[in-house]
Amino acid sequence: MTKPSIHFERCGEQQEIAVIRLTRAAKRNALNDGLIMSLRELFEKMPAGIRAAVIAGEGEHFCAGLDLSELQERDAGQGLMHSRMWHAALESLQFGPVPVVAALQGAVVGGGLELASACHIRVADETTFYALPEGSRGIFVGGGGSVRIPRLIGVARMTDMMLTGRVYNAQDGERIGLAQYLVPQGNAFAKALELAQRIAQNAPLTNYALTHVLPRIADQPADQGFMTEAMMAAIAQSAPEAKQRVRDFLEGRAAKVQKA
Ligand code: 1HE
Repeated sequence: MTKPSIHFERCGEQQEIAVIRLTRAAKRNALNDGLIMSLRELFEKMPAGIRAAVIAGEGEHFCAGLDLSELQERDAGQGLMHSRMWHAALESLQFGPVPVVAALQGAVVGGGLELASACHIRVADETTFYALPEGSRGIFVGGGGSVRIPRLIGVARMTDMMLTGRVYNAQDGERIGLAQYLVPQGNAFAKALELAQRIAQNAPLTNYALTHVLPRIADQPADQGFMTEAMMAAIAQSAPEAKQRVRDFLEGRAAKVQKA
């Protein structure tokens, strides 16, 4: 399935992995309104049977952020609505049907970093660099970056990126928590796919708990977080699939945890 500037295909033995590619390489995968709306629609109407997704950019760059050519004169109300449109799209990804792994290379900047930070796992290759040029363009983040990026790297580092235009390279990006994995040049997609296939083997309810419940617990006061955790734990362990998986381990049919 191809929508303007976005390509969707299924892969994996049971076609259980969704591969989503931004296909505006000539514009460094800059995100225009059509692309943002297509992303939202895709996550809201994810076909049945998909258990994990990979999102990647075509060409040398993951994403150059907001398509600046669309940044027309908007009044305050229109600007608010535009930002809310991004929020709805990236929420449909973050709190969508399946875990999403981002395969990063080259520029991950502005709205591109906002998109990446809405994904659950980020795999970067050695060419990756991260920046928030909004500061120097006279604007502010509007795609949820002020909420999600400090949760990855802290308010101080995000403030520095925006005040000074600081660019993080791939190594430093992984060190500070912008990506969980760093791989050699050209290997981000393969690693992201490998991780998605591993994620797809989990019980769907566990994946749901990790993508929908864990981030909400992190935002709750500890007392409420403990209660939410207890309720999620009770629901998860009562599922027939959980009981079967535990039995498989106890009866020697499931893999042990291997030393790293
Ligand atoms: C674009 C965009 C874009 C490239 N909007 N057209 N984002 C930025 O401020 C980043 C702006 N882009 C860049 O700094 C660079 O393009 C890159 C570092 C990403 C890549 O550099 P390079 O040398 O590989 O490509 P290029 O020659 O700069 O760009 C190739 C073409 O893509 C060129 O168009 P052409 O018609 O002259 O070929 C560029 O104009 C075009 N292009 N990036 C529109 N972003 C929800 S709020 C989010 C707020 C933000 O994201 S603000 C940050 C925006």
